[in-house]
Order: sequence, then C-alpha cells, then structure tokens
Amino acid sequence: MQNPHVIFGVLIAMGAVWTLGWAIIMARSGRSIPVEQLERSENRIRVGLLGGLAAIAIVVFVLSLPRLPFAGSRRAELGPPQVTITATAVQWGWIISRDRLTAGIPIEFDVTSRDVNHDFAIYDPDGRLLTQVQAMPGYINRLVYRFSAPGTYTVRCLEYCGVGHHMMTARLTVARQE
Ligand SMILES: [Cu+2]
Repeated sequence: MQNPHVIFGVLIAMGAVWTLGWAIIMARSGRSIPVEQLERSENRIRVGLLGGLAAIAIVVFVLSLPRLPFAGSRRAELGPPQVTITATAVQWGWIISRDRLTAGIPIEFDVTSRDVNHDFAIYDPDGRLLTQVQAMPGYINRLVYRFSAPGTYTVRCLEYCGVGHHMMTARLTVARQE
C-alpha cells in the first residue's frame, strides 16, 4: 500500500536538494570570477546536484522494491490467495464473477478486457483508492489484495475508454471473516 507521507517526504527531500543547489549557484553569482573558473565550479554543482538526486532516487527505488504491487510480491507478503475472482471489463461495465467477498483473506483478481484497455481500481467506502491494475484485451493481470475491513467497496475504471467510461462502476460487498 502506498504511504502518502513517504511519497511527500521524498518529494520534499528532492526539492530541498534542488533548492540547495540553486542557493549555492545564486550565492556565488554575485562575485566576479573568470568565466573558465565559473564553468568549472558550476559544473561541479550540476554534477553534485544530479548525483544527489540520483542517489535519493536509487535508495527509494531499492527500498520500495518489496512494496511493489505485483502479484508475486503481494503473494509473498499475504500468502497464497484463498479466493480467485475474474473481473472482465467491457465498454462500459464490469463482469465480476463474485461480488460478495470476505475481509482478512488474500483474494486474487484475474483482470482482463473484452475490447479496449481499461483499468480495474478498487475504492474503499470513503472513496480512497486502495489498489488498481490495468485491464487489457488478451492478457490476464493478476491483482492480489486483502480487504482489512468489511464494507461496500467500489470498482471504477481508471483508463479513459470512451464516452461511457464514467459509467464503469461496480460494487464489492466485503463481509467480516466468520
Ligand atoms: Cu474507462
């Protein structure tokens, strides 16, 4: 699951590195220095700036690898799915093999499309996006997810797919685990 605070923190850190680099450039711009020397030192700042941002990006990439929403890493995290559901997109609706689900167990959604590209996205009862995967003709994309609480969840399409795109909603009723 994405943590908005982490994403926000990373953006702030990258912005701070960028601002610091520019602050150094601006602080130096008041002095008169021979142009060759200036080019050399500004180049060092540019390389340092690029290197700093690249280092942050590499660290974030490595740290976020286990959290990628791919079916394999979700299965490793949640255990083997106990229920498999097929979700097929059509212009403009969803054909879902079962809409009554159980909270607390890993569920696999096998998502595909009959016509064009769509996107299968699950929203919680408060309208927050929980997880999503592309629905593509000719492919089955597997999404493994565990609902943490019972409630009525909404499926929406997140890939613009034509004039009826906004009508592509479905309900998933999630019940408490027996
Ligand atoms: Cu759509």
